[in-house]
Amino acid sequence: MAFDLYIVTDEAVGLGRSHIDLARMALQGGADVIQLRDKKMPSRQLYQVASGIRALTLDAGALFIVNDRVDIALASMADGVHLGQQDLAVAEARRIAPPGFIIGCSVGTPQEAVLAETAGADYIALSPIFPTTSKDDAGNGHGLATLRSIRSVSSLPLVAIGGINKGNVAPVIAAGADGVAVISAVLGTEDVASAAADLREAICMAKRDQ
Ligand code: TZP
Ligand code: MG
Repeated sequence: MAFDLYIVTDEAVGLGRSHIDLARMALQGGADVIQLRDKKMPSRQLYQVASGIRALTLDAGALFIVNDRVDIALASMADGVHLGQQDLAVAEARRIAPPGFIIGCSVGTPQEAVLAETAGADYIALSPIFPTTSKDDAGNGHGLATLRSIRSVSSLPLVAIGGINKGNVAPVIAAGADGVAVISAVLGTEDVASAAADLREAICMAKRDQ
């Protein structure tokens, strides 16, 4: 499972483009993971969008994760679901998930990281690492020190999200992230594929320097 460049779709940030178009362009730029995130779209429409992104990610050999919605993830044959601290608990999702289904969990502290791992999460995401305008209730960034302390208590794949771009990604990787999840640094640009490729290159360079 490669989580290096993890793109979270957001039509509010995507300069008028749809989830499917954003995902297609991000995959052209080398995204390893696409997460479909839409908290307002009716379920029936969300399922259609999920099915479209499922097909694109299969063609590209990338992972497909659905935010919040275990039902939509299962129905669209996604690779997995991403759950926050207020969503269905990891242990309950694991109980209804088929073998191999990926469950990711947002954490903000080492304690939450340990709990997520014990409950059966496959990866964890420190959310948010830096301040962000893409999530209303994100709060302040937890920072690199928190990332290091989570790294020290968990060996799960660790993704950092929130305010990351190609200019600040190197210290995030150096602090122990296996990958970075972004919205605006890639989807908020005219040329999504180039922005994705540039960020992926910055991640690869930071990993080579380790
Ligand atoms: N969860 C934590 S921060 C965030 C989400 C969905 C938004 C990240 O967006 P950006 O634009 O990459 O800061
Ligand atoms: Mg959630």
